[in-house]
Amino acid sequence: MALLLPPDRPAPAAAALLLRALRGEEVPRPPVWFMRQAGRSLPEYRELRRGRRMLDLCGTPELAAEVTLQPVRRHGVDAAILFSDIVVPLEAVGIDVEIRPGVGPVIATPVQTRADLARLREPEPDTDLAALAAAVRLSCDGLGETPLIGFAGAPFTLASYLVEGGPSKAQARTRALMLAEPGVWAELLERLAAIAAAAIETQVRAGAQAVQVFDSWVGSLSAEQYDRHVLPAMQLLLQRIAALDVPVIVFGLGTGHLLERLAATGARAVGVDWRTPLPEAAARLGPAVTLQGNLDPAACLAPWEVCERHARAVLDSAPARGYVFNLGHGVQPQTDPGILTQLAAYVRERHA
Ligand code: 1CP
Repeated sequence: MALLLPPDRPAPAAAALLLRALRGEEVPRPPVWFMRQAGRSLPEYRELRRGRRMLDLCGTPELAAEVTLQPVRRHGVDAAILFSDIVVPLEAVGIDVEIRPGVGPVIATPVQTRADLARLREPEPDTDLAALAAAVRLSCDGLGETPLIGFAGAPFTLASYLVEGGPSKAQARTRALMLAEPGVWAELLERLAAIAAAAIETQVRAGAQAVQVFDSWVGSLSAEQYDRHVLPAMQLLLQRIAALDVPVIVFGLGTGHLLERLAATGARAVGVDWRTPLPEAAARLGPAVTLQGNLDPAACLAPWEVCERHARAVLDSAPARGYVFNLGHGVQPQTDPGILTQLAAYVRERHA
C-alpha cells in the first residue's frame, strides 16, 4: 500500500502551523483541516471500504493509515486525523459494538445498570490497543511533517451510545440515567474517561501530536447538568492528557451555551459550531483559548461561490491569533470532495 505523499504536499514550514496555532502563537495564516475529512466523501475511501466492515478497516493498521492519508494527499490540509472511530476503544475491551452502514455504532447489549459497569475496564495498551498504535505509527511515517491529530470520544458521548444502544437524537435514556442514578452515572463516566485516556495515551505515544476529544452530543445538557454530571469526568480525562504535553481540542455540537464549561475542562482549544459566532466565542473565552471552526458543513454542499462567501465571512470574523479553520461539524458524506479541495486552497492562499 503506497503511503507516499505527492510532491505538492504543503511545505514543511506549514507543517507545524496547526501546533503553533493551537499554542496561540502568531502564524502567517490559519491552519486548515476538516472534521471527518477521512471517509465517506472520498471515492478512494469508498473503494477501499467496499466489502469490508468499518471496524475491520479501523483494526487493520495499513488500511487505516492509508485512509488517514487520503484527505491530506487530496486536499493539502495542514493536519491528518486518524481514521478510527470513537467506539474502537470500547470494542477493544470487549463491548459488542457494530458500526451499521447509514446508522452508526450499535451496541448489542446496552450498559444501563451498576452491574453492567464491570464490562468497562481500562484497555491494556500493549494488547488491546496494539492495532491503534500501529495505525498511528504507519500514519505518521507516511505524513512526514504534517501533524497527526489523535482523538477519543468524550465520556458523555460514549455513554450516550452505550446507554441508548445506538445513535439517538435527544439521548433521553442517557439523561434519565444521569438524573435518576447519579452514583451509577458518575462511575460510568469515570470508567469512560479512563478508556478515552488510555486510547489517547496510546495515540500520543505512537506519534500523534495533538488530540481532539469529541463530545458531539453533550449539547443536549444544560450548563448546570454539565457542571454536575460531566465536568468531573472531563477534568479527569484532561488531567491524564495534560501529562502527555500535547494540545487538546474539545468539541461538541450545539454547545454555544457550554463554551466556558468546555474551556474549564482544561482544553487548549475549543471547537465551535456554526451557531456561535467566532467573535462571541473569542470574547467569552479570552485569548488564552484557541478557537476552531466554524463553517456550516452545509455550505460545502452549495456551489463554490456560496461556500467561498461563507468561508470568507468565517475567516474575517476569526481571531488573529489562536485560531484553526475547520467546519462547525463533520464533512457530510454527500459533499463533493472538489469543494473541500478548493476550500483548503482558499484558506491556504488567502494570506499568501
Ligand atoms: O464507511 C462507513 O459507513 C462508516 C462511516 C464512519 C466513518 C468514516 C463512521 C461511523 N465513523 C467514521 C470515522 C470517524 N468517526 C472518524 C475519522 C474520520 C475523520 O474524522 O476524518 C472520526 C473522528 C469519528 C468520530 C465519531 N464517530 C464521532 C465524533 C465526531 C462527530 O461526527 O461528531 C461520532 C459521534 C462517531 C459515531 C459514529 N460513527 C459512525 C457514524 C455514522 C457515527 C455517528 C452516528 C450518530 O449519528 O450518532
